[in-house]
Amino acid sequence: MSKEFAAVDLGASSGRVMVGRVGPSEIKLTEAHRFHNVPVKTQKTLYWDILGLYRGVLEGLKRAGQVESIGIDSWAVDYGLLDATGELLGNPVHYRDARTDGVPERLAQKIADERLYEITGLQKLPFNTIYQLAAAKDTPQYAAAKQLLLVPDLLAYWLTGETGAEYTNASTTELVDVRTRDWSAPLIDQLGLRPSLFPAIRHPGSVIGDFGGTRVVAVGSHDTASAVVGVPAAGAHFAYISCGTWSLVGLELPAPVLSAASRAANFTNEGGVDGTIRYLRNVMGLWPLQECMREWGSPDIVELLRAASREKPFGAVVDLDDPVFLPPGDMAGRLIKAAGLPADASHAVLTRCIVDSLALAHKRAIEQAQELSGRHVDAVHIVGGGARNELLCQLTADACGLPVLAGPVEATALGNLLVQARAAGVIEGDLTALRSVLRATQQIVRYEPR
Ligand code: LRH
Repeated sequence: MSKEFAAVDLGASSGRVMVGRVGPSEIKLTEAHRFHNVPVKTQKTLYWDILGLYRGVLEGLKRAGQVESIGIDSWAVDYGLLDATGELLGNPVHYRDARTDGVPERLAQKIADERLYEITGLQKLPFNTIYQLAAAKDTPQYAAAKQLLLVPDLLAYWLTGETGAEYTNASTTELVDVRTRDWSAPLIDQLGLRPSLFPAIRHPGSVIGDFGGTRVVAVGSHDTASAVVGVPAAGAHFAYISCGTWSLVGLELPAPVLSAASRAANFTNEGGVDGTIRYLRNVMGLWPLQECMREWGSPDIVELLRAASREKPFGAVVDLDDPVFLPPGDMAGRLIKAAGLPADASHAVLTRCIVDSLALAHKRAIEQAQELSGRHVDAVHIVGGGARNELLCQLTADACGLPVLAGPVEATALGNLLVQARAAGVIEGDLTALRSVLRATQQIVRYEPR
C-alpha cells in the first residue's frame, strides 16, 4: 500500500515542497511548489528572509493537499532565537555573513581545536553555529533569548507549536557530543552559553506535532543527511557527493573517525539517520559557478557547460577549499586572480576552471576519506543538482578513476520522504532497504572513468 507525503526542502537558492507517493516498490515525486530563496543584506548583516520562506512553505503545503505527514529539511548551522513568549527575536543570520570573521581563531585561544574535535568530531568551518553564537553572545538579542531553534526546527515550531532539536542538524552546530549524540554540557558551559537555550534532541522518524490535522514528522532535517539517505547505493563500499551549492563529499560509516590526521584534513563526523556517521568534507561545490552566473545575467547553463567542455582541460585550476571563495560577490574576479587568468577570460574558460577544480577537489576528498577511515570504495554516487552536470560527472569519474553513478537529482526530498514513509509503516527496514526502493524506481546514469 502506498501513501502520499510532503517534503519541505529548503536550499540556499530555492525552496520547494515536493509530494511523494511512496510504497514498497513505488515512488512518484511531484513538485507542489518552488520558490526563490533570496538572502537580504542590510547595512551590516546578511539575513535569510525567513518569513518569505515560511510563506513559501505554507503555500506549498496548501498546494500539496491532503498528505499522511510533512517533513522539513534545510541547510545546516543557522538558527533563530525565541524570547520568553515564543516570539522570534530578529531574523536568522546567513552563514555567509561576515560576523564570524576572526571568531574561530579567537575561540581557539579559549578551547583548543583538538578538544573541540575530540568532543564533536566536526570540521572547522567558520560559520559553524558555535562560532555564530560566540559572535552573537554579547548582543541584547542573545540576552533576551530563551530558546534556540535551527531553521527546520523553527519552521516546524511555527507549524505545530512544538520545539525541539533534530539530531542530524544539531550535529552540525559543533555543540553536540559525537559519542552521546546529545548537547555537550561541558562545551556549552565552557563557552559561557545558557544550557536552557538548547531544546531536547529528537531523532528522525519521531512525531513533532500536528499541523491542521496532519502530522509533522522529524526527518534528517539537515538537507545533507536526507540526501545521504537518498543515495541509491547497494552495499557499503560507496562514496557520495551531494552536489549543489556545496559538494558534500564522503562516506557513510558506523562510527566516527577522530584521529589527528582526520582533524588536520578537516573531515567532519556529522550525525546521520539511523545512528550512522556522515564522514565528509565540505567542498565549495557549484557555488562559484552559481555566483558567476548571477553576475553574468543568468546565461543558459547547458550552453555554458557545452562551451566549457570544448576548452582546454586543466588549463587553469584553483584551490576551491580556499575560504576566499566563501562570501558572495565578484566571484569571477576572485577566480581570475587565484587562477592567474587574464582579466578578460571568457565565461567558458572560467566555467571550465571551476568544473576542473571541482572534479579535482572531489578526487582529493574521496581519496582522503578512504585513507583516513580505512574504508575502500568502488563507486562514487553523485546526487543533487550536480548529477545533471554531465561534464562534472565525467570529469569526476576520470579524476577519481572510479565509476560515477549520477542521480537522483532530488535525493534530498527523496531521503526526507523515505524516512516519513518508514515512520508511517508504509515501508520497512534499514537504510539499505530504503535505498533499494530508490534503485528500483529512480533513473541513474553511469559514467565510466576514462
Ligand atoms: C548544504 C549544507 C551543508 C552545510 C551548509 C551550511 O546545503 O547543509 O551540509 O555545511 O549547507
